[in-house]
Amino acid sequence: MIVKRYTGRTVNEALAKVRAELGPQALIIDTRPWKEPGLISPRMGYEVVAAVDDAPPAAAAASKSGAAAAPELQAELQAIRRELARLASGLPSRGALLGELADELRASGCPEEVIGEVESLCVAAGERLAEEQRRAFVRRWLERALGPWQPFDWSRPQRLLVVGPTGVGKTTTIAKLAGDLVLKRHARIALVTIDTYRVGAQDQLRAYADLLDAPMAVASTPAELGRVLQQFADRDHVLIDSSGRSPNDEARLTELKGFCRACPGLTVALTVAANAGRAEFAAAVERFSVLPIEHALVTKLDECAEPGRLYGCLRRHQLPVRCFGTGQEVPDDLAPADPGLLMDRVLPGAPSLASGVLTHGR
Ligand SMILES: Nc1nc2c(ncn2[C@@H]2O[C@H](COP(=O)(O)OP(=O)(O)OP(=O)(O)O)[C@@H](O)[C@H]2O)c(=O)[nH]1
Ligand SMILES: [Mg+2]
Repeated sequence: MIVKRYTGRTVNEALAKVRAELGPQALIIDTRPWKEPGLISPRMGYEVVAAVDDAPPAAAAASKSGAAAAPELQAELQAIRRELARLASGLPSRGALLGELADELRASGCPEEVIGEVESLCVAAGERLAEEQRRAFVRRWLERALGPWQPFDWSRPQRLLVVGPTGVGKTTTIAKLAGDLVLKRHARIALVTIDTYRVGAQDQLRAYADLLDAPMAVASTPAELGRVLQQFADRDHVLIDSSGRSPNDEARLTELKGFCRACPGLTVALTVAANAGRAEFAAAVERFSVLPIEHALVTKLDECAEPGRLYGCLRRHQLPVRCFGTGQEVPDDLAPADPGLLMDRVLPGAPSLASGVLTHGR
């Protein structure tokens, strides 16, 4: 592995030199402010430390074919290569830089690429970041990288179709949203289900509609949904439940596309469970992305044992989270989307963005 340092007036200028000399495969292992030694007119800018494999072509080709490997494996490999390069360059190792903070992030399931990112940041901040401030700095940075997430805009009429894998909490979240709209916002709503597959699905939604004294209808085809929406045209909001099917169920996804096409006013909310595994989470996002997803509802935050893993999933897929389900209680266990709520679980005890403990430009 070849490790080299490049300087430029800006990070981009230094990166351009890296790419020109080492090529696009170069691995960036460090970025930090830089100042030429000496007092008289010192040149200032940024220093980038980059590394590239000096493996023979056959090995390089083999490592390229590794690009098709699972994303987790790729991330692990990147992290190992970055650490090796760091050792070769004489820079302090990740452990020395982040210490227990890295262990904590790793224990909460944070992917290696996020830990590597945080490490580079701490290196870039250098001595300006006192050790006792590191935790708050890291938390603030991770929190900012997640959002901002906007809450639902209930000031305009919503026709919201809720989709997602089976059992993630679609119907429960609809009931929570409906409760919030009726009891707190005094909105006039209607509930609809297009779930005609599962025994009891209609009864489950009807029970919630009855409790809230809201009308409820069943639509089994796109044309029927069009008619039902016309019937509920005077309602402020209409929340539409769908059946839980495996995201691999092509026929069901095609059917959902048909509903979206037939009812242009619909917006689609993807429901994902916070306790889903990384692969399961990615599969759901990928498969349901054939629909025009505008919102994400993240359920079961209370059951999420690895909040760092959830953090990684939300960062990777850039989901526009609107709210979190935080328990089974309807309607109380629903929280508006707030990156701080997740960060409280990833790095408990570190001050949030809102607390403003750190001053800018330190
Ligand atoms: N702990 C916890 N449980 C939840 C949450 N949201 C939903 N559940 C539970 O998850 C289970 C499934 O909820 P449903 O709302 O029926 O899920 P669904 O996605 O509509 O299920 P299908 O229609 O069968 O696909 C129920 O036991 C809910 O109480 C949450 O935020 N936290
Ligand atoms: Mg359901």
